[in-house]
Amino acid sequence: MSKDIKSVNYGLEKIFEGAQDFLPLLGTDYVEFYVGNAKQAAHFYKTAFGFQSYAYKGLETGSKDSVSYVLKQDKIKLVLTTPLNSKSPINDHIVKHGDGVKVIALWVEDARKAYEETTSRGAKSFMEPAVETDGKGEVVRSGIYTYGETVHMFVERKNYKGTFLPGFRAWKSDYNPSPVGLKYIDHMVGNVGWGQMNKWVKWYEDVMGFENFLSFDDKQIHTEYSALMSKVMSNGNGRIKFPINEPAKGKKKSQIEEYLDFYEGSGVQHIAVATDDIINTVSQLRERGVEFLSKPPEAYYKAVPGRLEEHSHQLRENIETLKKLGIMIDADEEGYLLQIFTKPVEDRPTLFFEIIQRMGARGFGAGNFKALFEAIEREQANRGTL
Ligand code: TYF
Ligand code: FE
Repeated sequence: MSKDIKSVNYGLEKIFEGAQDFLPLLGTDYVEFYVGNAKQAAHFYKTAFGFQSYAYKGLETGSKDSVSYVLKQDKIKLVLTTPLNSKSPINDHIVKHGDGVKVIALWVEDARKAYEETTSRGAKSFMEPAVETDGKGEVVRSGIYTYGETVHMFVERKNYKGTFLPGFRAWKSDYNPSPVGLKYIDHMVGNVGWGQMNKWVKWYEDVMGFENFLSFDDKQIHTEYSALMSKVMSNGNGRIKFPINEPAKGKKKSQIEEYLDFYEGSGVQHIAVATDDIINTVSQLRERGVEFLSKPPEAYYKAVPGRLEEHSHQLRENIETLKKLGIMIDADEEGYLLQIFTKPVEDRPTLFFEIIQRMGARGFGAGNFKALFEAIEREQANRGTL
């Protein structure tokens, strides 16, 4: 399977050759979840995933309609937001989708320009540029809709010295479980409806100036039972990567279809977070009760040395340790990567997390797709949704 990958030309070097990037992105700023009970969700992300208390807004800070907890681990900021009454439009999102990602916020130099460049190319507005201030400097934010009801906010925080955003106060807690080594968001994947992948690929190209840097069709991504297609979109500097999945016809129900049924539409399927010590990170996550997909079978680990070919001797980690933890391994021409996937983190089979350690590889683990999708199908079979 690494053979498929060897023929891939990532082509990132060619991106914007000579051309101006009309939407320069500095990185992911934050990810906001709309949830039914932010207080309990915050406890979960601290206890289980090692996030640290960072910022808060709610009744005590004059926020009358919603509460938000902001959690941090290295560069990653998660915002957990819940409505305080039935009038808040956040309720409609939760009723329809369950807990899930509402906002993927992108850090920019100029939020007004980002809004103008994208809306003039056809993006639907979510929020016009607005200056927010609280005496500790200014933040400018604007926002556009992407797939489903998901939003990209543009965040410009030139001189802001406060904690997180105006309206928030620092959140000091007496309960501070240690971090588990999660560093930054590597990629965030969207699931879109039947036949919509190419529409959203074109949207990221036209509206955001992204490039399609890797593609997997249903001939590459399938098991005996189900199939999907995936195209990875990347911005010019490669810091932001958004794969887009759509279901494909198979003998049984694709995991993407299951997601779309339960999320009741397009939305964020998984958030991949990077670590530089996946063995330590996953050991801690398992001890703290994070549930991962079932481990690949013995035959998967037996096949690893042959599958990795010349990358096999680069592998610094002990295969037995990886096997014990259920971590998967793949390689491409530039190196290898280690990855593992959690079960969905809500009762609906929707959003899940990926933990990834890149050792040079820039791919997405295509050599693991079969083992991964078979593990997902075992879960689907348990749920009666395959
Ligand atoms: O982001 C990726 O492409 C990999 C693999 O439904 C993947 O993490 C692809 C599709 C999917 C689950 C994982
Ligand atoms: Fe992924």
